[in-house]
Amino acid sequence: MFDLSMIKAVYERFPGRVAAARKAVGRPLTLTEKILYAHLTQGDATAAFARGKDYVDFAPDRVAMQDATAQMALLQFMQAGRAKVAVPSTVHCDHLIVAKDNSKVDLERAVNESKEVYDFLASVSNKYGIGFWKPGAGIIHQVVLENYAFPGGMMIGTDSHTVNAGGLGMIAIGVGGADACDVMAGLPWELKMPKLIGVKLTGKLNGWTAPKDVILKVAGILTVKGGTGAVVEYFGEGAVAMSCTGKGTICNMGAEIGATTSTFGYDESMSRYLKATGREAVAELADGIAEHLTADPEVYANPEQYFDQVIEINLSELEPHLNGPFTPDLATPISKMKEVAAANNWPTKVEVGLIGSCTNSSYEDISRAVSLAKQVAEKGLKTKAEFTITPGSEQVRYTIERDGFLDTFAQIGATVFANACGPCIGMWERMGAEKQERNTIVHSFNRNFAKRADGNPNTMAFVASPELVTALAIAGDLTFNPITDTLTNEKGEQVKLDPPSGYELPVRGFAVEDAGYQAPAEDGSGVNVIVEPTSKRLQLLDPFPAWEGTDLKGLKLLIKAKGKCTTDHISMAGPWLKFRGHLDNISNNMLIGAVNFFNEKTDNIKNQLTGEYGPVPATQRAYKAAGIGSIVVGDENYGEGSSREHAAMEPRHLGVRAVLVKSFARIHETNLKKQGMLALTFADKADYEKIQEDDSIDIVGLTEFAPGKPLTLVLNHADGSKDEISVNHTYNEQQIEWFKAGAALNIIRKQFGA
Ligand code: MIC
Ligand code: SF4
Repeated sequence: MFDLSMIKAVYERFPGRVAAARKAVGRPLTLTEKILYAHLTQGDATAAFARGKDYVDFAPDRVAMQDATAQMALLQFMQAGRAKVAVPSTVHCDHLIVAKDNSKVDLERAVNESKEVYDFLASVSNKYGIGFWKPGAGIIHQVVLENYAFPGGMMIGTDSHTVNAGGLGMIAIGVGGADACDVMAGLPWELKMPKLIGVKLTGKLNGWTAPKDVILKVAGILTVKGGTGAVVEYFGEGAVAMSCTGKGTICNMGAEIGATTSTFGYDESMSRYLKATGREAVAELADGIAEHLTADPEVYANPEQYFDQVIEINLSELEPHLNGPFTPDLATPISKMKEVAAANNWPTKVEVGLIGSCTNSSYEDISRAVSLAKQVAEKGLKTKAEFTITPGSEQVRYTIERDGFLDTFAQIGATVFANACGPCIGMWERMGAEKQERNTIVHSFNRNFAKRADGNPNTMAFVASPELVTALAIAGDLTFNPITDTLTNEKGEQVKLDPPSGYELPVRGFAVEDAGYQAPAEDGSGVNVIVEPTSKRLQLLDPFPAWEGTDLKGLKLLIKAKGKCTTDHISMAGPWLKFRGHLDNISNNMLIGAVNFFNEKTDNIKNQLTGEYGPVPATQRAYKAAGIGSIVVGDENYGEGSSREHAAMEPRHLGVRAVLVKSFARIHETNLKKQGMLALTFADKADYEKIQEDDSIDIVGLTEFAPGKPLTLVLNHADGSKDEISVNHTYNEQQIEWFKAGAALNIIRKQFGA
């Protein structure tokens, strides 16, 4: 499955490219810089790029897509006029499976319900030379780690947690589908040269502390936007001592701090993992250039000189953490939870513990969780909360079943869901969720935005390691500290849980019967891709119209969003996932989760044409019907979270012209640019206050739209007064062309004569 000849080619040029980069930059290099400079489209570096400033063209080695985003990525690719993808690419069917009964029933239901979409993805993959992973094969990031990731490689993926592959020493970056489309079409991929954050891990993990706690701690330090525009590079004795999959967990949640990606230098743990997953040949190749697959020695000896920011964490002292609710950066060490929960009046009864997901379903994770589940019977306990497992891949599921782990979990009443995203992305038909009761769940996933898991705004989700989730599910209590506290068993005795223990890799090796992979046809030219015009789930794309060549006058304020506005608020997942291949239908969820600044309600805004209040999508459709453009205003880190470009395409499709915010999350900002939208930021954040509910807004300066040159916004208030404010943007020459053409794809289409 993995492409050894591609990896060989990357490694053959790696040392030469690193040497050229070292010369161009004029100093020792971090690992991040080595990988980035080794993947320049231009070949050898001739000059250094300024971090946080220069846009750089890269040539990634691979593309990975998951089903919920692949539909839009491939609908765009179909317009690009190419016969085959230019780099190895894969599609993974993982997001559309509802977790309800158990893996078998749930998978069968999904395969029926989403047949049209799966058939579409399978046939497009077959036609264009893309590897296809069937529903049930596993979650994209776990499957990529097991099969495709390789030290020193560069990959992009249409999912923000693509960064998971940093655990195997890659630079792997989450992007929107339009970016994937470019790379599959053989075009360069552009990224602003990232800044560098170094995290030095000293000491050693022990007892109840897991790799997850490292990133939970880092999230607490850096917050959800602290990593924006930066790559996080982990190093130190604590990093080397950790398993490869543990490193994957840490990199995975780098998405939650907004980091471009995270990575670790090549070491023994990676070599062991490659060998255990059938890639001895890759390990051997990597061993051959090992010195290039980590930073130059000077860097880790003196990190302050080479990184923009350095954080040090002593793993020997690190405590298990619980992050949440509602945001992944609200970090509470377990020893403080009693106080903090009481102070915040969080419900302390744990209703459900959920382990697994792309973040935490390695063999090691599951074996450590199982060591706790075993103690339930041994110590005469009873598990107080519901408990569920979503394995990350069929290979992991098959192996943990063979090794008896699933039996042990069954004894504590666990439900095993399909190898898919399930509850993590709101594909969870949780009984009673519609009652919207205040309640607490703990999970080993990565995100915990409001409504994310079960659609209930009053569910408080706390993120933790699988070990801690298991312990808290057994105790049924959020404030239970397994390090110090005892539990009362069925006989009324006080018992303590022993710390978790497990295996980094299966002693008897991994096994699987059908991993779920379908290779594409050698020659796909005869393959037919069918999209029914009457389909509710798939819709061929019409090109977006080009810019009219003038300033934009009289735009209505659609919504001034207050506070957190993630991609889940802009284009909700859960039940809406089924429309990910149908732009018009999914547009009916546009911004329905965003809070209207003026009345603090969601999905309730003023229609300036009628003066009446109504849902956001309907109001925007009314403006569109009247031929009036609009503008969306937002707060900090707007578009945080997912890579879903629907969050940019929906407003574009419905006629929103600009999004003006205090700050953007990286992927979302790029997605907006790609789709021909104006992504603007307040030059003075205080101007956010000047935006009024009845404003008509003019965007001035577009005829001289140029890199680094602010634009002017005229706010025409209802009382006849005006405010003029300056707004910034980060468009470069190329991106301005995208805006003018109406979308980046309109340019590619011309290039390939489609
Ligand atoms: C997520 O974790 O939010 C998702 C669902 O995997 C998204 C992708 C999507 O919206 O399809 C992501 O993280 O990019
Ligand atoms: Fe799936 Fe959740 Fe991972 Fe996203 S974060 S890929 S939804 S398991």
